[in-house]
Amino acid sequence: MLRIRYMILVVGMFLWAACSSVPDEKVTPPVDYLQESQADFDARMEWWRDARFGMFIHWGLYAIPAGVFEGDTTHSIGEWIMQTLHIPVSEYEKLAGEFNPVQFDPVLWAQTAADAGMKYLVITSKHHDGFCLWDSEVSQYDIMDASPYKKDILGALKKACDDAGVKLCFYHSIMDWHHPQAQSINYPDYNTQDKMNPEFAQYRDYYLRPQLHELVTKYDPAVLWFDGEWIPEWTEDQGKALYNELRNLKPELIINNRVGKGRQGMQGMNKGDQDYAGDFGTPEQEILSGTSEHDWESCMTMNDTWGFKSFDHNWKSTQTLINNLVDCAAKGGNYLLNIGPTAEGLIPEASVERLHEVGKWMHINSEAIYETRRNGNPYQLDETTKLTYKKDGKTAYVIATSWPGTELNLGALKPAAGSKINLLGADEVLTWEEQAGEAIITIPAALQDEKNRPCDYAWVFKVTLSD
Ligand code: FHN
Repeated sequence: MLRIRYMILVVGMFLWAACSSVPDEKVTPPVDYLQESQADFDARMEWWRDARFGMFIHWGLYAIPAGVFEGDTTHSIGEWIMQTLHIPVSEYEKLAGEFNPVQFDPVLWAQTAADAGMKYLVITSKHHDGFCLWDSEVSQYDIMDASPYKKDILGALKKACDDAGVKLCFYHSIMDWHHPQAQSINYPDYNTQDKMNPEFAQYRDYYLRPQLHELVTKYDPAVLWFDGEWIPEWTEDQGKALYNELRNLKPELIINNRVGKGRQGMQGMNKGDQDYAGDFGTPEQEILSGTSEHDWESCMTMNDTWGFKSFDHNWKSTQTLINNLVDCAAKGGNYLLNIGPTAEGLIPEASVERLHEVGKWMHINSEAIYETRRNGNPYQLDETTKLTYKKDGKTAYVIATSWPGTELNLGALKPAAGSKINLLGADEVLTWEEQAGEAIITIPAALQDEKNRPCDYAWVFKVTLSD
């Protein structure tokens, strides 16, 4: 029944599009944002670069099976269960009728992100399974029409994020395992171009694009985080066209590099053979080994799955999470840390605990993360001593991810003569002196007792640099 009503909708969309495609001479010519000036690009990216830290949320029907479907267990990432367990669309879509997250608390989610020090939140508006977390006008496969929950999840989260000062952003999958015209007939071999789905353009023009217009106009997201671009039906030209279309809809919108085909797999940065669409690279489950002249954001899970799996208890330690955040910031990138809420709408307790610990650390040390830029300076003294710099280049933050002991050698870093060096969160005045051309900080004996230290996990020494 759902499919019949859906096909009626598609036909209706086709007629609407045919009627509405009459050119309107009053329409202002679109801007080609692919030719955007560096100054305009930098201005648009400024808040995102300042933010450094965001929350990723993978949430949808896959949280119901949570890794196990009709007795079969997937040992892959939870949100891929429909594919990894070969669940037919007709069976998987029945999960929509069970999706009733009565414990979903958008205010708690937004505040949890804010308290952790996360400046933006990227939630799956639609993942590969095609289920939509808002009331889409071009689909019945959404929270309003197909689930008993019947509330606008994205609308509630938008208000909560606005109130909490967290920018709401959307992850949206180009690949769609539910829409009948979106099926990539090459699956699982995505690399062959010989058998392309001739109906894909219908999905793109009368479903994918209209839904993106809905999301941008209804919820005003700060970032669109595309994914699922690897299907052969999707091309760089389509990515460039979609990038421009969305930027014309919202000029200040930021869009990742998975809108096009430039990404070099999980390494996430664009190939260097041409200018690809998208504003930032997307390393996945890894951090760049060095730095890049391009913007980038490393997205990572907290355990081993993006979507909730009831039996994935392989949680990263808080130390690892803070090390990752510091490493990303020092290298000039952002850190997008994932949570996978349960079908009931709860953030797993192990995630809450870690986010609380990260938030305590950020409460004392966030100035070493926010509004920092590399500006070509070295990003580390050694593997456990990373460096960030304020935008004016006058202040450096020496971030020790293991306790340095009784002294800290600043190596190539040159403090301004007579300048004060302090440990963020501590009142002790630190003394330093030059020895053989290098500044050595003496760390007071009192701080050798970890009970006297301002925080756990990593310690930030603020240094005023010589001109
Ligand atoms: O296939 C997706 C996966 O489910 C998850 O969304 C990650 C997170 O970015 N992206 C793709 C895998 O590269």
